[in-house]
Amino acid sequence: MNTERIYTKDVSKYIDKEITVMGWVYNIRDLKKIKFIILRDCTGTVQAIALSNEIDGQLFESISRIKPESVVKIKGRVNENKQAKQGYELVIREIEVLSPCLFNKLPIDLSPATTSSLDKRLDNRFLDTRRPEINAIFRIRSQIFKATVEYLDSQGFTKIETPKLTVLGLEEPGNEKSGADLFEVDYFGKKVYLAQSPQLYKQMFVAGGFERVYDIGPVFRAEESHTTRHLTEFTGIDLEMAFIKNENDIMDIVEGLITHITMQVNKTCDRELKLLGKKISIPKKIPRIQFEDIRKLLKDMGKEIDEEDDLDPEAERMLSQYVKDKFDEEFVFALGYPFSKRPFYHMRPEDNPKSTCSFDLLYNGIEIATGSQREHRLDILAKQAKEKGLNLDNMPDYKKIFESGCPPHGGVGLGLDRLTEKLLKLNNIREAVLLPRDPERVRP
Ligand code: AMO
Repeated sequence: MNTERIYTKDVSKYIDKEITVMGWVYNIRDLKKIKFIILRDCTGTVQAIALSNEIDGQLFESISRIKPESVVKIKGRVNENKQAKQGYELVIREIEVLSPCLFNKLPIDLSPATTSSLDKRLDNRFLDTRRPEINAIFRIRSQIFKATVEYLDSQGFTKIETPKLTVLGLEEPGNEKSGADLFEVDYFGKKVYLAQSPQLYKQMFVAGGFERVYDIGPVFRAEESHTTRHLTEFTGIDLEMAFIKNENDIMDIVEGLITHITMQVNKTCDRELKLLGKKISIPKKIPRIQFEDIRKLLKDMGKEIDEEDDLDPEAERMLSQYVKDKFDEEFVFALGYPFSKRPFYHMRPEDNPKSTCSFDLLYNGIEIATGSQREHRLDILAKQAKEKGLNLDNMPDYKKIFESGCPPHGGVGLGLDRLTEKLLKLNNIREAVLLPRDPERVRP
């Protein structure tokens, strides 16, 4: 008798042996002399059967009173059975309810084709994640995180933790591109803010001698967007690197990162991808297309983008479709956004002050990352701030970075939530976030 707990994924290795499994009762089918329990744990499911002639009568009857989603411990023998869906089943000898589920009807429908709305599911997210397909999304997300850390470590980046309580935001409030307005916090009677990006700090510690830094953490945006791509709290993968030649060096790192992530997810999440019925393609070479060329392309497709304008969601979708058709790629870098739509700290090309040394990474129709070379020359930076109606003197912590010897540098911010959403072709960012925060939702 094996007294250790066995995961359901390993049950088939114990044919003709006695084992113990633990998990949630997914459902019970109650026939007269035989009862079937589908037991689910974090690795899958197993069918357990109780036969009236093999166990104590009281125990047999008690099974009918167990409600779905109760947590149970089952001891039994693994039987080969060609008729069973998995080719084997667990014949129950003992069953113990470790924690009963008290609901007659669960708050949400946990079946694969759930009838519950996304809103209801999010209200009951920890029940929703018991569904193997939903659980799989977050296992994949966890692997994306792991692959990111692996890759950035391999490229000489140092992980830093940047504060989320701060007094300065560098993303322009009111700028329709960033929409990065600040949440105010009462800090012992002083006004402070939730960080709307780690921008100040990642630049600070590039200058702090690390040269290459990254942070992965919460980012807060007080924007009242009711879309499938915006949240008020999201997870940013933010990196910054020194002594770059130009923004192409950053795109090289982003491309390497995306390649590593897609490869690792394919390698480590086979079961989850099968469960979700998804395939993830690994980019061969991510096209890099200049803004002027994008404008021309879009014009040919019947969409006009003004010189000073950003790409709107429709333009992003059209560009992605073009790249998919022409290069069979799902990612594309759009290069050289207009200065009017970028924050003051983006460097501008010498010969084109209306543009910036910047890029966005689009993935299947939406922007998932924004990056640029930063302006590190104090006099030019001060001038650019002024053009945007800002004064560097009012940002002493930021200004000091450029007064103390700051190498040429650049970086990027990539949204983990949007990346997960698009990687798995989900249709709402909320599907890729355990407990999303938006203007209407701050619980559970
Ligand atoms: P930006 O504001 O473009 O750039 O943000 C970077 C990336 O973060 C994600 N993102 C969001 N995800 C969900 N909800 C939102 N409301 C939201 N806003 C942004 C997107 C986006 O591409 N400091 C710069 C980055 C840099 O230049 O290094 C910044 O914050 O995936």
